[in-house]
Amino acid sequence: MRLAPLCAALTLCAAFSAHAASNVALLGTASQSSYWGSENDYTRASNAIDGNTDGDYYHKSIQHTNSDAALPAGNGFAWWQVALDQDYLIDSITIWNRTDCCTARLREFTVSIFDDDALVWSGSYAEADGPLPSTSFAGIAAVGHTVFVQLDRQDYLHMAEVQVFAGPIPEPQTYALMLAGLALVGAVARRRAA
Ligand SMILES: [Ca+2]
Repeated sequence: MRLAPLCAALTLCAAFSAHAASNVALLGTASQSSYWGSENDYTRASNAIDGNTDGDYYHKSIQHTNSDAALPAGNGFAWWQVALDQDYLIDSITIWNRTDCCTARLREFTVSIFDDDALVWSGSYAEADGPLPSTSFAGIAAVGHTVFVQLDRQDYLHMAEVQVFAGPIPEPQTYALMLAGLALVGAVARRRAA
């Protein structure tokens, strides 16, 4: 039977497919405008990229800023961002709200994608109440390095998780490598079949 080579080929395809739309925020570095009280297990920026969408403040998986007004740096209202480990072709972004209280604080906000310092995409959430439990921005198709979330008004910013579904930037070398891998699997399959 040629089951093993077939599985190898399928695994390769599955791995490539998964990589093409995985949550790359998990590999990034998060920061935010301020911390409510102090930077601790209940407030830290990295809680929004810890892989856990649990929105209960007491479960220590949400980030939490102050109710920022006008910061000295001129960035204005409360913000959070993740610097990705490299440039990616970003497909969609899903933002998970805090759920144990105060869901309306996450309303009227803007999500932006930057490549270096250039704004390459932005989307707005303008509902009167916050998403429960999450909201998604789909069909983005922008290449960027930083995902930036900022309230459009003065309030506390707290999110349970920010997921950035993205893949590698398509390059000729990428496809060449994938085709070479498939050719190798094909060669192994042919040898085993012979
Ligand atoms: Ca989390």
